[in-house]
Amino acid sequence: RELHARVVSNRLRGPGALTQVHYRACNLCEALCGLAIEHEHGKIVGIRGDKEDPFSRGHICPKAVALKDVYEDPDRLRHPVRREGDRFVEVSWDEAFSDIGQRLRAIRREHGNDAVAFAQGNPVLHNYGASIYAQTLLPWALRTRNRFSSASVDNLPRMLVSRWMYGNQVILPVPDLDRTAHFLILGANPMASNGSVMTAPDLPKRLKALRERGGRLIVIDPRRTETADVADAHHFIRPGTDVFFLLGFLHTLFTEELLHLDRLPVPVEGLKEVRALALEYPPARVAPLTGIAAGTIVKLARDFSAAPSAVCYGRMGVSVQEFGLLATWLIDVINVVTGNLDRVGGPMFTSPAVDLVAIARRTGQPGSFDSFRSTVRGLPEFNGELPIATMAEELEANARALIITAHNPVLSAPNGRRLDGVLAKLELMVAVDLYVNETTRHAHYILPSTTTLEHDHYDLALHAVGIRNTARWNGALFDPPAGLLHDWEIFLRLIAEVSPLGKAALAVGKRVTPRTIVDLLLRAGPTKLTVAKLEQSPHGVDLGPLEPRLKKLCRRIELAPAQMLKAAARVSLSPAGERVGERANQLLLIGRRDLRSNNSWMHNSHRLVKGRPRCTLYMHPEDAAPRGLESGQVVRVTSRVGSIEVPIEVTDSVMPGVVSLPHGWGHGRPGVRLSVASAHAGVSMNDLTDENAIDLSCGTAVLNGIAVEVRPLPDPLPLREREAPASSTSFAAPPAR
Ligand SMILES: Nc1nc2c(c(=O)[nH]1)N[C@H]1C(S)=C(S)[C@@H](COP(=O)(O)OP(=O)(O)OC[C@H]3O[C@@H](n4cnc5c(=O)[nH]c(N)nc54)[C@H](O)[C@@H]3O)O[C@H]1N2
Ligand SMILES: Nc1nc2c(c(=O)[nH]1)N[C@H]1C(S)=C(S)[C@@H](COP(=O)(O)OP(=O)(O)OC[C@H]3O[C@@H](n4cnc5c(=O)[nH]c(N)nc54)[C@H](O)[C@@H]3O)O[C@H]1N2
Ligand code: SF4
Ligand SMILES: [Mo]
Repeated sequence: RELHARVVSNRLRGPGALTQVHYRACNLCEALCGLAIEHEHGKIVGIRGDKEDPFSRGHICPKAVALKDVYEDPDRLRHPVRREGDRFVEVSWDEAFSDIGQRLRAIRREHGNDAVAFAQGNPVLHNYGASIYAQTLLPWALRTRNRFSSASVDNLPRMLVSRWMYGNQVILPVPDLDRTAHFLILGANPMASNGSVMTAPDLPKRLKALRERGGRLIVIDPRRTETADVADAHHFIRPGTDVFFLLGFLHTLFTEELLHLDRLPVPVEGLKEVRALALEYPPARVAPLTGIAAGTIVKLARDFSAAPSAVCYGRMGVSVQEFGLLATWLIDVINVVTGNLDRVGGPMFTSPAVDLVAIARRTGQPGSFDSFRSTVRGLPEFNGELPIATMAEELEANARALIITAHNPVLSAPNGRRLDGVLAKLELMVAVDLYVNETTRHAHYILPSTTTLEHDHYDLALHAVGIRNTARWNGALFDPPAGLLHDWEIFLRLIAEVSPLGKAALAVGKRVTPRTIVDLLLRAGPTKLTVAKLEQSPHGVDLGPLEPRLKKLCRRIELAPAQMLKAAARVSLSPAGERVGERANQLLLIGRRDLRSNNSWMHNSHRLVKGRPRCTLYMHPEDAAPRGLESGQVVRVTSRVGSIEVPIEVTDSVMPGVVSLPHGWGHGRPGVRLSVASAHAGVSMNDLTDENAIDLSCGTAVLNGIAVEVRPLPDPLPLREREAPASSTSFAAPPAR
């Protein structure tokens, strides 16, 4: 309302104050909402949903408005800085690149390429210029085995399952949300996250429409989430046991002959093996493990199979757990054997204007896995990257320098405190980032890039997982402030410093911009669109609903990849009833996303953090009572790796035995330059998650179902003392600008 009033008052200011509107897609989460950004004389005066965007139809969430706060943020770095002792001082780009280049070359000469590590985080995915460089060209130039990213705390299992079942890691099934009759969600909370590997702006309205047309929405989650609140049914599941639930579900499908294989467009291999596996897990056997009654599992399977169309969908809740790869696989198995895959109303496949599958094929890149292993724990590589759970020890063992971009692993990786300590000891750390935060405070150089409103945007990744086929190009709203570089320009300069082709790379890169590259990719794609054509449609173009096309993508479905059967053998060995966290007094910690948070980096926007504190521990009354705990009380939460202090909220929205804490908080550390976020610091969930807890079959970190103890806090220490990490450097003076 506040915003609306301001927009109206601007209009009333009359023709002198000319309000212009710029249309573009929001790139903060995966929903791709269209924004109408009103601006006057270089100032943003309002951000609304773009009603003419055929995909998002005017929907936005509170984070979109905070794009203005990021753009204007006085804490945002606008010049390269170098750390000198405890301070950051401004340096010129030339000085920065030349010193960084010299030091990188010396380290590589003396200690080999692997001594320079590279890590990239979530926002790279949302910035096409950055991703072209950070995901392909820079790794090619660095030729290091010490690469890391957020994939191994995120969607790695999803991509691996696609690789093994359909032959390519970017053949990703997407729920046909607008047409399905039955939507079964495990471990995802789209009402807060706005969807993941399912680009669907305006999820609240779409889920409502699903139920209004008689469809059913069912949620399986250890917390009664915002999505569970709008569902037909919600069932609590004990964290980390989805694999058992899904096997029990499949058992019913097989024994009651509820399969519809005749509907599938391509042949299926491995049905016999999957059947044999499922038959070992009758619902009665898995029920006590999962906390879901056998009768409920049977009924859920029958209803799913009987529905005219159905999608089983799982995200973070199933991805980052001990058997996350298996659970992700079994979800697809259920969609396949019930004949829903690639069918209207089932999980379908996009035909995006930039055809990632074709590109992956042409470049011979269906994905890689286990082509080498980490040196300390022998964990498998994925896509040329090692699991982030092994980053601290691998850096310690093998790296002298780290280039890190759009990544805040001190808050987002398991046992972030350990990483915090390791980063402080690097010989050279170069961060390409907007802020001095928990991670970048350790950098020797921070090279700041433009924010999203200062560069053009095409979403290479997210159109490829849309619930409709769409395409959208938007130019920059503002010119970058003098001297600020785009992410890709920074990477280009870094490549020029480390590559023997150096100057030549720079010359080519300056002419072949990301825009040129996307234009070529669009022209090569199925729609033959061009950037110029898309510029004519600033609200984006709708290319229609998804259509069955699996036949064009793969010749057969590998239902029982050997790697999965091997991983499944490990499950049967884990004894019933003796699972993690079952010991007395322990609770199982799970995560939580809030509509007003965006992982770790948007808490410096006052409008997103004001109001009631969001970094709280949810606990069920049955667990709070015996511990003598009440809402608002500060408690100490302890895991194998660390402990934090946080206020609790007693609520029956979490399952008994389970506690929930959001991630991405913990900004009250010395040297962090986020004035608003530090005043609403919270604590980091990843001070509790355990880098030794991984899904052994693929290296993904376990972030849900962490065994913790919760105790009342006898006499709280002052905040500063509690949060100062013993192992990291401190920054006495704030860095200079
Ligand atoms: N507002 C907001 N939106 C975001 C983000 C954000 O930080 N804030 N982040 C973006 C990113 S990077 C991503 S990857 C997506 C993630 O998108 P989602 O996966 O939809 O988001 P989460 O809220 O993590 O949902 C995970 C759910 O799994 C449940 N869960 C935990 N453990 C288990 C378990 O063992 N079994 C089952 N069945 N459920 C479990 C949790 O209670 C939670 O409801 O969201 C994106 N959108
Ligand atoms: N316990 C727990 N941990 C989790 C999760 C969870 O559910 N539970 N979720 C995991 C998931 S799904 C993800 S994706 C990760 C996310 O974790 P990360 O990959 O670490 O990403 P962010 O926390 O979003 O940090 C983003 C960084 O990028 C910077 N940045 C923002 N925009 C730009 C830009 O345009 N260019 C550049 N160069 N920098 C930019 C920000 O300042 C910040 O430093 O967290 C993971 N960690
Ligand atoms: S839902 Fe996501 S894409 Fe839409 S406005 Fe919010 S942050 Fe942006
Ligand atoms: Mo993510």
